[in-house]
Amino acid sequence: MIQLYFAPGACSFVPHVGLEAIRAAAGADFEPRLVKLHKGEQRTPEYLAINPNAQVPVLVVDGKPLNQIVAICDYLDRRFPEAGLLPTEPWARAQAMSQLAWMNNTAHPTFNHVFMPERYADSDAARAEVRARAATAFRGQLERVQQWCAAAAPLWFGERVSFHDAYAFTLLRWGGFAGIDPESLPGYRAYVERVMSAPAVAAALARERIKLDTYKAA
Ligand SMILES: N[C@@H](CCC(=O)N[C@@H](CS)C(=O)NCC(=O)O)C(=O)O
Repeated sequence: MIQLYFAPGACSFVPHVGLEAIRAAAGADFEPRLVKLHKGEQRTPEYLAINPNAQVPVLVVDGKPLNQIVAICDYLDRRFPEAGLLPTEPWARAQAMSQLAWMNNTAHPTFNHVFMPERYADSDAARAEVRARAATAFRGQLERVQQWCAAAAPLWFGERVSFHDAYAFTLLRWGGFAGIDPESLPGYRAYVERVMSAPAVAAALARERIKLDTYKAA
């Protein structure tokens, strides 16, 4: 039995899409478990027992928890190779893991500084500065993703949807919260439209009740 602890719109969307793709390709089911981050459910003793980092996602496999997106994606791909989620040729796979790690350990923490500046500075002025610097850096990082997805034909690794497609969607959606209009990244925006119409992505979007609608013009 596989369970995924997730929160709508969070980075847990990445394994969520992978699990929907696995369900379609391999017939393996999973149980989605909603975590209400805004209510602090990630900090309850029960949740900390499965993830002491107080974060989503957590994948629980036969009662055993696994956290960290990169590790979860690697596990899911090796366990369900029939879903074709990641390249198998060693160099192509290493490049794929390099991109996934960068999204997770570089672009993602930059966004945290935009979304939660109170975790990084005390005064209102310092928080505004942290947020502004991070929003500028995040824009540059989205431009790098746009360069990568220019090669996507039609999706990151071809016809089959992957974790990278889901992370690319998530980062562009978060861009709206950083004041970045997706229309200002037209290649990225067009690619994300394709991603959103992939059945596994559409299923995860529907469960999380999210869209690419976070940008509000000032
Ligand atoms: N490196 C971690 C990042 C996880 C993470 O940042 N999760 C966020 C949601 S996108 C979270 O649960 N935040 C809750 C909080 O900070 O209170 C991973 O790969 O799992």
